[in-house]
Amino acid sequence: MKVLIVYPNLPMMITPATSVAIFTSILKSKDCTVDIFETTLYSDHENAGMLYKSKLGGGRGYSLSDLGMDLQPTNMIVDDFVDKVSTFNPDLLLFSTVEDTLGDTLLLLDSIAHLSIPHIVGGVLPINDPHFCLSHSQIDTICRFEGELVLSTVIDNFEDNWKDTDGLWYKKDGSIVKNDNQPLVNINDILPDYSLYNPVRFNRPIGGKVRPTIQFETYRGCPYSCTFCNSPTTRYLDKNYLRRKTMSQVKQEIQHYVDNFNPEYLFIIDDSFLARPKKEIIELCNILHEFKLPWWCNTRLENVDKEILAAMEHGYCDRIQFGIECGSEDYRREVLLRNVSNDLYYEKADILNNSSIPYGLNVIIGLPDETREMVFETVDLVRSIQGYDGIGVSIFIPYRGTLLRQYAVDKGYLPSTFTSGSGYLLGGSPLVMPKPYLQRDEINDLSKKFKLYSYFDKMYWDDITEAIDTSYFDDIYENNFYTKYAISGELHKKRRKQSPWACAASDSVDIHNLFALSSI
Ligand code: B12
Ligand code: SF4
Repeated sequence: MKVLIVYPNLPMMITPATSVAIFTSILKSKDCTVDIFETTLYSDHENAGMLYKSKLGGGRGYSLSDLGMDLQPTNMIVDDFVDKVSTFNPDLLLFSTVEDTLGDTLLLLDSIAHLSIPHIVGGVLPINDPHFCLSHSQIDTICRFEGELVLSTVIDNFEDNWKDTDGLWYKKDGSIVKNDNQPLVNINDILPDYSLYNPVRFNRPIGGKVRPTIQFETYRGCPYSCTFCNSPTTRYLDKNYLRRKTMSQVKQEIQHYVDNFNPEYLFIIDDSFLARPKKEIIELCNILHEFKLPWWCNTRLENVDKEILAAMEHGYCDRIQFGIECGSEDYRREVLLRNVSNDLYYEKADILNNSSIPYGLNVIIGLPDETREMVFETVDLVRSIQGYDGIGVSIFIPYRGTLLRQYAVDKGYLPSTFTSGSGYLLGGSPLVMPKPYLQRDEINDLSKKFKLYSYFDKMYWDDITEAIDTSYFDDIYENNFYTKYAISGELHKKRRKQSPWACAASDSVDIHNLFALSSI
C-alpha cells in the first residue's frame, strides 16, 4: 500500500514535524511505501515564517544561506503536488493540519479532487473544531483525536470499511458519521522516524547559531489551562491525555537520533518541560548529560528552582523559553487562567539570573480588553526580569477551540466565523475593540516596538513611540543586545548584573543621536 503524508506548512516553519515522523514509523512497520509532500520551502519571501518572527524580536536574524536551503515560488505548490501525486500514485493521503494551514490543505485537496483518492485530515485543527473542518466540501474524513492507533487500524482494514475505524469522522449521505474515539496510545511504543526529510531540513537556528537539530517529545499534553492555548482541549477530550515517556524510552529515543541523524542540538517540544515531578526532571537531566548535546525547552517560570536549574545545567541545557504572556497580574489570573503573581515571577527570575542558562521570554499583545497601559505593565515585567536574551512577541490569534476566542466573540470583538490564516499571523490582530482597548494599528506598532521599550532607558520611550521608522533603535538593539552580548556569550556575565537599559547606556553607541529622533 502506498501512503503519501502531506504537510501543508507555513512558509519556512522549518522544524520537521513529529507527527510525520511518528506516522512514517508506523507505516514502515506495516510495510507501506511512504513518501512526503510538504510546503515548508515554498515561499516568496526570505522573511517568511520564522524569519519574519525574528524581525519582531522572537529570534535572531539569519539567512537562507545559513540554513543551506533553497526556496521555491509559492505558485509552484499546486503543480508540484499534482506531479507528486501522479508519479507516486498513493492509495491514501494523510494531511496534518493546524488552523493556519487549513487554506493550503483545501487548495491541495481541491487540486486532486477529480482523482477521488481517500484522505484523512488530522492534527490540531480537527481536534479543536471537527465540525468546522468537515464543513468544507474538500474534506471528507478527519481524525478526531490522536492519530497513532487510528492510522494503524486504517492500514490493517484498508480493504474493508476503513472509514468505520474508531477515531475517524466522515461524511455520508449529507450527514457526519462519528465513530467513537480510540483509547489513548502508549507513547512509549513508537520510535519516530524522520528519514523522509532531506538532511538540510534539520538545520535550525537557535540562540543565534544554525545546527542540525532533532525535535522530540518526552511527554504529551499539558496540565495547565491557559485560555489562549489549544493544548487544554486534549485534556478536556480525555482527562488522561497527559502522559510522560519512561526514562528508558527517552534514552533509547535520543540514542536512536544520535545513531541515525547525528544531531548537534535537541529541541524538546514538551508543552511545559518542568511540569513534572522534580525527581524525574533530575533523572531526565542526568540522561541528557550522558549525550552531551545542547538542548532547548519551553516551560513556565514558576516551576524553576535552584536544584532544578543546577540539574539542567548539568544536563547541558542550552536555552529555556518562558511564556510570561502578560504583565497584568489580575488579567493573567482571571482571564488567561494563569494563577501566578508578579512577585513569584521576580523571585524566580532572581534564581534564574544566577544560573548560567540563557533564556528568552514570550509575551502576547492584543489580548481581548487589553489597553496600552496593560502592555506597558508587560514591558515593566520584562524589564524587571532582566536576564533574558530574547523576547518572542506574538500578536494574540484567537484559535478555534480556545476559551479566549469565545471570550472575544462574546464581547463582540471577533466574528464567530473567524478562521486564522497565515495572513493574520504575519499581518496583525483580527480583533476590533472599542477604545480604550487597543486598536489594530496600535497592536502592530506595539508588537514591533515592544523589545525596544523593554531594552532602552525610559528617557528614550517618547522617541521610540514617535518614530515611524525604528531602524535606528533596531540597529542598536541588534548590535548590542544580540550580537555583542548574546552571541558572544558575554550576556550572562555582564547583562545580568545590570538593569536592561544600562546596557544600552554603557555601550559606546552614539546615544546623543537618539535625541535627534524626537523630531521624526
Ligand atoms: C513543536 C511545535 C511547533 C514547532 C514545530 C512544528 C512542527 N512542524 O511540528 C514550531 C515552533 C515550528 C511551531 C510552529 C507553529 N506552531 Co506550533 N506547536 C508545536 C507544539 C508545541 C508541538 C507540536 C507537536 O509536534 N506535537 C506532537 C505531535 C505528535 O502531535 P500533533 O502534531 O498534534 O499530532 C498528533 C495528532 O494531532 C494527530 N495528527 C496530526 N496530524 C495528523 C494527520 C493524520 C492523517 C492523522 C490520522 C492524525 C494526525 O496524531 C498525532 C499523534 O497523536 C504544539 C503544541 C502541542 N502540544 O501540540 C504547538 C502548536 C501546534 N503550534 C501552534 C501554532 C499556532 C504554531 C504556529 C502558527 C506558530 C506561529 N505563530 O508561527 C506555527 C505553525 C506551523 C505549523 N505548521 O505547525 C498551535 C496551533 C494552533 C492552531 N489551532 O492552529 C499549537 C497547538 C500551540 C498551542 N498550544 O496553541 N510549532
Ligand atoms: S502552559 Fe503552555 S502549553 Fe500549557 S496550557 Fe499554558 S500555554 Fe498551553
